[in-house]
Amino acid sequence: MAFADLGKLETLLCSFSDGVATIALDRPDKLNAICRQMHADFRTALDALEADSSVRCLVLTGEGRAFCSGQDLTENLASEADGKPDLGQALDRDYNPLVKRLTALNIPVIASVNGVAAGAGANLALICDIILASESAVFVEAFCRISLIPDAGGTWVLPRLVGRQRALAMMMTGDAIDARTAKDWGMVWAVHPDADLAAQAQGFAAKLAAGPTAAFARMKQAVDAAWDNTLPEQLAVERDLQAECGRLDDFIEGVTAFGEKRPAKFRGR
Ligand code: T3D
Repeated sequence: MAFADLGKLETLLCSFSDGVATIALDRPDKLNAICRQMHADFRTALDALEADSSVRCLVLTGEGRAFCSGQDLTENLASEADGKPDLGQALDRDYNPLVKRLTALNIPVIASVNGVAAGAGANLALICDIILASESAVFVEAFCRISLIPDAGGTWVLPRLVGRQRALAMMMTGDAIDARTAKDWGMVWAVHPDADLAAQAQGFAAKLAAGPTAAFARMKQAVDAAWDNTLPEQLAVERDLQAECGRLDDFIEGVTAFGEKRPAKFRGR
């Protein structure tokens, strides 16, 4: 099924225009808390998205006043005979595959954080490639309030975005970090007035969707590889991926457009 045909799932709203797929978490009464059905709906949405080459950018956002309040705390609590749940199982089954799939997408992935992003909801936003936030958005590593460690990739991504000290302070205090501070700290690319965020995010995403998608995929590959590489290793990665870029139709188009003094018309391949 094409992504554009998905429409409303039980807990997600999927829409498509101008090459941009948008997935909006849709449990506004629970501040878009993530439940098992939402994980199932994510699997459906990502199956369609990964198979649909017309999708050239993904926007993740929330319906209502929140982005996402993290794991639905009314689930998972009494799943074992002794009343103590195996949270590792929930991560293996649901969160880890979701984070791996989102971070492996070969298109730009934008988080449009329209309100509170707490717990796994904060980390779901932070593992996206580029994060836009509304002025009223806040990021809360709420896990410490219930004696958990951050999951959904939080311990990996947060220190990389803001450094070890700020990451640990956020994790240990559970303090809400407002959008302006998040931008100052490098967690967020841009902050927009609440009323403008959705339109700004769609415009930004549409611009990326009209970009050199195949080169973007290789940019992500190169940047991700860099975390573990020495400089000489990374130079070799750049050589190999640039060699591939040089054979893309969009490279020819980019150079031709430059010579003809007109905007390039990239087709993403
Ligand atoms: O179980 C596992 O698998 C472990 C995995 C854990 C991963 C995690 O994500 S742990 C972190 C889980 N999230 C939280 O601890 C955050 C919980 N929520 C809050 O602290 C607050 O709701 C917020 C700071 C996000 C927002 O506060 P506020 O005052 O704006 O809203 P509220 O009144 O607290 O919430 C509105 C409604 O949403 C309320 O329902 P009601 O009373 O109107 O019927 C509230 O219960 C519900 N809600 C908010 N967050 C969750 C939730 N319901 C279930 N799960 C939630 N996470």
